[in-house]
Amino acid sequence: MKNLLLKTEGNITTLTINRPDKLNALDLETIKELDEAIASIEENDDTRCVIATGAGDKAFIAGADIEFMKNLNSIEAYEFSRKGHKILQAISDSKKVYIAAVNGYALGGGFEMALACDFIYASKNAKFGFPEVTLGIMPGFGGTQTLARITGKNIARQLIFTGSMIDADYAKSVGVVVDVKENKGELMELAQKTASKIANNGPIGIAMAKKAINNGFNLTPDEAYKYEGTLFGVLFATKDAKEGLSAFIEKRKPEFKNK
Ligand code: CO8
Repeated sequence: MKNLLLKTEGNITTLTINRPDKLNALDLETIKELDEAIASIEENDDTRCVIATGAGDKAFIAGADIEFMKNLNSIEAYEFSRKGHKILQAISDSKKVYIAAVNGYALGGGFEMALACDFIYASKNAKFGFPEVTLGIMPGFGGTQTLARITGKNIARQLIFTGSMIDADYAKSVGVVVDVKENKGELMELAQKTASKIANNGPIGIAMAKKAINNGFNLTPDEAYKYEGTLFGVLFATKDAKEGLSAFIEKRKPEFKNK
């Protein structure tokens, strides 16, 4: 792949957007590669957790590639946005857990990509924002939906309508970021540590919990509890549930097999 780096160690895959000279901006080729990479990660039973990050010290992703976007007609822009949505959905429907490790700018489509992940860690120099309206356009990779669901509509409207950037500490204070580290080294260390913890837990239990959180969110409480109950019930047909429950009783470490 030209614009992505994929590295799998044990049960953890690191997915790095690698166009540092363009602040990792997403052009069509990078979007296509992301689509393929996410599909191949999904099929890799060894990977249980993915760390998404950007190459270099300046950016996670500084948005969609403006040079590429400036020549799009309406149909092409619609298709570009829908390709982006497909990636978002592949991440939120994924059985794997995606952690966004944001170092530097996460703007426009880059902020949206981070928001599509299961949670975000950031370094002190991270900057988040939706500058689309300063370009005469609007967020088109899910941002109008995902940000409002985390911060509530007021903060989403303020950020999207002003196009201003927020820093890592503010992003943490409004729930966008889960934790902030001093520099990229500490950020990646935290992401790795969290990923190993996740990778040691029951993968099917995690996949079902992710479904319950993501798909249950827009259901009524009654429907959502029933959905959770159904997924909880399904888990008891898995070998991993028997293994995890028995291991506790037998005072040993469980060995989950993803079965
Ligand atoms: N697209 C293309 N090139 C970019 C982008 C971008 N988004 N961001 C930075 N670059 C390039 C610059 O043009 C420059 O290239 P060159 O050296 O060849 O001139 C290089 O990266 C370095 O950038 P700067 O020199 O500008 O670096 P600074 O440190 O001075 O500034 C900033 C950093 C503030 C991040 C600045 O680069 C900037 O404002 N970038 C644009 C940010 C932006 O507006 N992003 C939103 C784009 S719109 C969007 O994402 C919509 C998504 C909707 C659909 C997506 C579907 C997938």
